[in-house]
Amino acid sequence: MADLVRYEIVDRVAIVTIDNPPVNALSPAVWDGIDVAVARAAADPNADAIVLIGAGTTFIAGADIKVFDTLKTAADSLARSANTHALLRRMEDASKPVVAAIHGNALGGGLEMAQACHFRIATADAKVGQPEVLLGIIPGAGGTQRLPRLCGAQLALEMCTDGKPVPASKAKAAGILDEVLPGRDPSTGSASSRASSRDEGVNRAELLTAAVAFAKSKAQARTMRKTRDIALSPEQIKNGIEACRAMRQTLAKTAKGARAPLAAVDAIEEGLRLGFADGSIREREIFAQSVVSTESKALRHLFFAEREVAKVPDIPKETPARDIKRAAVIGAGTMGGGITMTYANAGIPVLLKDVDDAALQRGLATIRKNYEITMSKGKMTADQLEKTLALITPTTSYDGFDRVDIVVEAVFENMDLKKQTFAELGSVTRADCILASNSSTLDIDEFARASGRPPQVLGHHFFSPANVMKLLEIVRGRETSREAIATSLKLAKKLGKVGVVVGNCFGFVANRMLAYYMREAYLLLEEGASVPQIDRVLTDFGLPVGPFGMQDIAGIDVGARIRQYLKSIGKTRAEGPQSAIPDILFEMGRYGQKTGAGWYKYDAPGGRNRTPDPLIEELADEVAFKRGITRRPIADEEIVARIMTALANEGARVLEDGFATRASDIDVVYVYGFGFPRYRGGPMFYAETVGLPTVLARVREYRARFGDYWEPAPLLERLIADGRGFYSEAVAQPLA
Ligand code: 3H9
Repeated sequence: MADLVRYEIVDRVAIVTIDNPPVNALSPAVWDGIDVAVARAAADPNADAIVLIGAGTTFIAGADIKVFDTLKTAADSLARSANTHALLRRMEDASKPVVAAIHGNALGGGLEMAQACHFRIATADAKVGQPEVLLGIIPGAGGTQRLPRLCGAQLALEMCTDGKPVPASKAKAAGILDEVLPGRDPSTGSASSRASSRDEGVNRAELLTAAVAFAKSKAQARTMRKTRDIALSPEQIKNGIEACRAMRQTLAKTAKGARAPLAAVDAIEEGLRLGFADGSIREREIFAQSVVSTESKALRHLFFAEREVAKVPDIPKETPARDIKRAAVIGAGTMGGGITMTYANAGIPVLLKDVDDAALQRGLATIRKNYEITMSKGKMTADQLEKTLALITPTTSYDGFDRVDIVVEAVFENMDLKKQTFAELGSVTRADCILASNSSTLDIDEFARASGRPPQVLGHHFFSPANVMKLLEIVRGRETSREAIATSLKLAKKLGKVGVVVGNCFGFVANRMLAYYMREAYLLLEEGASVPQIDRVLTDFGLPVGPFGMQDIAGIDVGARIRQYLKSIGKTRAEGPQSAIPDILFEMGRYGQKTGAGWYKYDAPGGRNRTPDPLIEELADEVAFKRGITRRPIADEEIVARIMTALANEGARVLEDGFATRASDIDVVYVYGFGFPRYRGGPMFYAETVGLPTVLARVREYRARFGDYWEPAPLLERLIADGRGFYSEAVAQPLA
């Protein structure tokens, strides 16, 4: 047995310690090690019982996700699942009581292993869950069969379909755990008399002592309970099947195209109908199909992409990252208000500055209203609301700016105004204060020069609504210090955001690519597709909102003003033809939802109920006529293909120009910035699933049909020629 699984005897109890840092993932060697250790303990005359415990800070976070990449066919996956089923059955059949001692997390295969133990004991702050669905698979080691027997079908359905872990207290009440040690329960904040904020080492040591005593008592009483033998009454089965039906109905509305949650319901229902043995066979088959699905590959890709994104090649882990204790935001408009809320939500006191009291009061009223909506949904108490608001100090002056660690500038998207703001900030803040701009497009280096402190200046580009959307583009200027980047990455975590370091090009990564996405949508409209059709096709694809609906929310004026600025400096956002329609709408004062009309008509200014507007079709006819285009019916497939090809082709340029470190960073940007469907893995991953040669063939076809503005990204051509893909190692690079 390798060191991954250790065996020792303590007080006539065999302690099997899983030691596979950092999260004790179940690699094949760990599964085997546990199997061997349990068999050894069963035969060991010095052991009366067996305790399974994790080394370090956790029990077991599940199967080793990387191993799934080696399962190339459903048959491979079936064999893997069958092995684990057999192994857990052997453990359940052990002649001595087996106790799972859980601290940290028991997730996925970790919880399934615990379910196959005879008893489960946990620390108060432990969590248990079946998050497989978030990886596009279902529990494949008996979880869909044993969990309903422990806690009933309803909770099992919830856990296997939403993937959220449940706290130890809830798991105990539901029957998943047999005993929970006294201590602080982070889910409720409540603590028992023995509770204290103990470090994990002490916590684990206490758990081990308690587990040994518990195991001995079970050995003495000769009690062992096999989960698979827990009988379900006809009533429980009937209610369980009804719960499956109800869950399918819910998922029809919430799953948004993901198939794994429904597959998990199927496996649970099969177990209820067929019993444990045949239900287990069905679980294995469904697991095997899910693990080789594109959905699962995409979600596994994102799992690692989200963790990779924090690793910036030339910023080692040891780079000092400061703790941000006080912040200031300039501009109490929509973005500034959302950013202020983000800081307050993280418990960081924040100064909110605007030019006059009226602007401040408007901003504060919106912030309060947003919190009141949160409170009305039961997600915040009145006390929490007041405490959070008390962290926000409105001001019209720079008083107190010498005490803050960071300032986020969120004034209008105007170069002169922003430069003036940075010049002022350079003199009113401490020399080590980070100066961040929320600009969505403009050149960070110009702000840096204006501030007189370039190493401290960078972009913090939040996405609207800033207090909700999880993406933070951290824009690296020419002279931004490594410390400022490391601090921003650490801060992003504290703010509950996913920080992605991007280069300083026009629009950075998200909006630079978006310009190509939008241009294709406009051109499709001119060629004959309608606004509602294009929006519907993209929401069917899995996006939360189509391009036109999104622009009506963001404001048509925002893009128009950017185009005006670019024109003033002799540039355009995307090369090639630009549709005239967005500027016509801007000149008509149709800015979108806020003015009651944009690409759609709304019930009122600020209203959300929209109807298609025949005026848009008239404009499209006119503009198409002027460009000599005969409008034609356009198939849904062409809309998806053209818009996604535009995104991937520009993504390849972003990568090649060195403005994103890796293709997977671009995927993370699109998933968290625009709600790109997770189960498609992001725009670059999606292109890989279509096939890069197909993507290139499309670019060439569109070039022949629509003009030279379609130009293959050189990187795309090179990768195909070399037989490589976006995720080949050498494609990752330091930012330009
Ligand atoms: C399963 O169990 C299937 C079974 O039903 C059936 C089998 C037949 N595997 O997230 P962190 C790595 S499916 C491999 O930053 P945290 C992670 O990549 C599995 N690697 O830490 C990272 O690596 P690096 C079901 C894993 O403290 C490092 O560990 N289980 C795995 O913020 C630290 O991770 C899950 O879906 C893994 N299972 O969060 C749970 N887990 O340092 C997945 C982590 O190189 N894991 N890594 O970047 C998690 O949710 C979080 O990692 C956890 C810790 C909450 C545990």
